[in-house]
Amino acid sequence: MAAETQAARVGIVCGSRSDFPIMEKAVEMLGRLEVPCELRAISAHRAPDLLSRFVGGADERGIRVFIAGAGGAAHLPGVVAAKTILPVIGVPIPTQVNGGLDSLLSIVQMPKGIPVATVAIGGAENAALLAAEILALSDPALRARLQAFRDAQTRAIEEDEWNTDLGLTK
Ligand code: RP5
Repeated sequence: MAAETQAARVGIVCGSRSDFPIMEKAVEMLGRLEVPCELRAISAHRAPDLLSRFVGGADERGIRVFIAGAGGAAHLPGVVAAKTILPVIGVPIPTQVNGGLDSLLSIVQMPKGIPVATVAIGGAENAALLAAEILALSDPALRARLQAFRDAQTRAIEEDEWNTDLGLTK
């Protein structure tokens, strides 16, 4: 059963259910920011036609940004990007090859004409934050939630007991 809401704005797709432990971090972050999303596992090489239909119908379903994760010869984000003009954020999945260097290079080295915005290996939280920032361009309430997230993150460091003795907290 896919993690889904009625009106997903971010489409999260990965190559295999084995990618879920990483991609669920994006679902969790988007949940914190109250951004509806859906998570699917649709392999670009095992089910290319289904992937094409999934991406092709996304705009109509309300999707505005894709997050696409894959490991190894990770062509899925590039294939998604080839099928839509919605922004695509790629998440390289860690593998046995230098911790996922194969995935990173496969996703980040997109030839010109079809961009994929690539985050760090396993960087699904940042993919979610970037997706939320894109949506926030036309959603002031989400912009405010993102700012609150940033502020809380900063406050947690300023108020960390290991830093308070610096006497620099505002
Ligand atoms: C890729 O192959 C997937 O994105 C996954 O990272 C990797 C391994 O897939 P499984 O063999 O676990 O299904 O397509």
